[in-house]
Amino acid sequence: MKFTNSREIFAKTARLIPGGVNSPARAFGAVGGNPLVMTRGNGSSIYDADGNRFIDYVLSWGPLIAGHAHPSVIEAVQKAVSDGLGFGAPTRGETEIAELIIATTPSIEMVRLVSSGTEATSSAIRLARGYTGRDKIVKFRGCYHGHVDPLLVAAGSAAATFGVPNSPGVTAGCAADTLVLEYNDTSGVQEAFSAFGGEIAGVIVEPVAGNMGCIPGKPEFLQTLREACTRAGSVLIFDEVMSGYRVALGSAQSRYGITPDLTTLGKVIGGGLPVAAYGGKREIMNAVIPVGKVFQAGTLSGNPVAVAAGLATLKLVSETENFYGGLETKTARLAEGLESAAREAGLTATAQKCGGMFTLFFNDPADREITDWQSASRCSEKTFARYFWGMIEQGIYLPCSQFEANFTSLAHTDQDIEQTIAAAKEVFSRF
Ligand code: KE4
Repeated sequence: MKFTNSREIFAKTARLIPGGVNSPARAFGAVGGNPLVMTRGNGSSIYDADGNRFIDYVLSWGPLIAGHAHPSVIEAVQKAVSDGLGFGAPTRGETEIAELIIATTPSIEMVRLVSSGTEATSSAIRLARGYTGRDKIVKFRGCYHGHVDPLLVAAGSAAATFGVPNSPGVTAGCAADTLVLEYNDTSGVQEAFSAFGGEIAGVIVEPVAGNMGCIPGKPEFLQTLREACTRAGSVLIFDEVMSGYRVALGSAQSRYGITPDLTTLGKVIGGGLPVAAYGGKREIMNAVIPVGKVFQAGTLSGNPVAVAAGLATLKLVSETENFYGGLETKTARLAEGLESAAREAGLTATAQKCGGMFTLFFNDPADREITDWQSASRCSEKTFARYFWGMIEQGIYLPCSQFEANFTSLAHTDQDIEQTIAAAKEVFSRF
């Protein structure tokens, strides 16, 4: 495969935009080389500037659950665009998408639209603090919730200590109120709440983690969070920006049967355009301005063109017969096929999946499963990089990091799945 055009375009971009990317996840830092410049997508395919076609498992980092340029999404956007690009006023589409989100998400009685997952989580954190009058927030190492200052925090030196900034520009003061615990560590949660319970405004967690690679939360871990927050009067926030409408129509909370107090959403609810949301109990959401006093605002929140894409996508996932059953089966076949291909080639590999997301981990043989950041970080990034570039050469486009989730869509066919597994067999045979 040649990447001449991508290389030329990227060389120029790298002088104009930091790292040549508008989001670091795209930067190929973990796999080496330069990102491919993409020009168009159609169904399960994406095409680069040199005309190379790939089966795409990035799907714009999750939003494109209907595949690229689904006709009904494009039609909805074209109709919306023809009426104008935005009004800064309420529109019917916002009412309709709010109704659909509320009808399908167990925890959400009221919802506020924003334009990114980061806006959703930062608003939810502020709301938890404003509603409870408390300062402390709990997050989990390896979970990512967007570039929110209080959440750009690394674990302190010892367990159950308050955080230290893990980005320049985040102040010690900002990090000081964030307690970083280990994912899936039920006893760590119990210790933290017995030490700080009454001071904890909220807990934010990815119920199915995607930002360490795909690590489903253990039911007892999430249940412990739910019980501890209820006892302490803390707000339990499920960050479902990635898992929302990705693992079930009712998102991860419906799979686990655990209802948080607030939920953040993004990605799929925008269908590829900038729509995200936070929502939850009416009593808590009524604390949000202009009804309450917790401030939050946004020029493009609920933009009618973006909402049109999101609404068309949510209608597809909620009205297509057996949408999630089909997606889960497809994803499981692929994940298991990739894991078998790696193991048959003598590699240590474990595939973990949930609904329409999965990760093939090249794990340390001592780790039978990947349950937290410690076990995820012991995976071989070197092996992953060889796999990534080998799959590129085979026409398969994967997320460029071991610590990301891969995504499937309505558009991925059985043939795509089998071709991807065959490609992996070929790649691993050359290891
Ligand atoms: P955005 O601000 O990027 O829309 O959403 C932030 C966010 C919040 N919560 C969760 C669980 C998320 O996964 C994300 C964003 N996910 C990354 C992928 N790991 C988006 C890709 C990127 O940052 O470019």
